[in-house]
Amino acid sequence: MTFRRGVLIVLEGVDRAGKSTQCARLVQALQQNGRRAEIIRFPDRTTQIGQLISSYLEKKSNLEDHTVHLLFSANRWELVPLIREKLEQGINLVVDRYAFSGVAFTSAKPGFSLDWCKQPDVGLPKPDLVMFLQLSPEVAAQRGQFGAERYEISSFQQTVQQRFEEIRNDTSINWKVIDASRSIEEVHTDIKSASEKTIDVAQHLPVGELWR
Ligand code: ADP
Ligand code: FDM
Ligand code: MG
Repeated sequence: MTFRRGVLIVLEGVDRAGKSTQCARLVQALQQNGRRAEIIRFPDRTTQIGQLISSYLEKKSNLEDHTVHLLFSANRWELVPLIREKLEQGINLVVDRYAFSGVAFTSAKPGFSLDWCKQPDVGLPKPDLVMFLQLSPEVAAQRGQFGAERYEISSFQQTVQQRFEEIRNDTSINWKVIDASRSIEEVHTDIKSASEKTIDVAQHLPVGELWR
């Protein structure tokens, strides 16, 4: 039997689009189909760097904007050895936010170009598939109020949404836009089918390098 690596599948999207719900649902479905699958989320708030980020997001501490951008990136890089190990073991990884959130959120701040924001993440393991869960701000609002975290402000989120649109023009990435306004099960069916197709193809290919 030829060896098959795990694939790297990322879910991105605006706040309350259903990323966390769908990541959990996808891992469960892949496992039920007899595949190995695990979830990873960014920021990973459990590491030392993740705790600095978490405290910043909770507004318990302040960090300079470039600094926090680099911490979000460092939080991905510190997980790279683990990510590579799991993929080599044949474990499919479902990732709740990745470098695309990093670029969208920081470049929504004044004075940050997309290009500058991308640089620290150049060379990360490249996702085999990035699904963007698309939801209008009106429908997102019906899914509950914003919490109290730093970026949960509707004007800022609108700019983030625009940045995501610009980032999605990048044809080096295997994007799939998912209509996230449907029921959890309908959205899941699409996500599962796109993921299964990606696994069939990408498990035979080497892991790429992001933005390089
Ligand atoms: P995200 O991680 O993108 O912020 P969540 O998965 O946490 O989003 O979902 C935000 C809220 O919306 C949760 O209360 C969740 O139960 C609900 N939700 C998720 N998907 C749907 C859906 N397709 N339809 C209605 N509500 C949803
Ligand atoms: N976020 C997330 C960033 O600003 N940069 C990043 O690189 C990443 C991965 O952190 F506001 C922001 C996006 C969001 C917050 O929220 C994390 P969740 O609810 O834990 O996904
Ligand atoms: Mg979430």
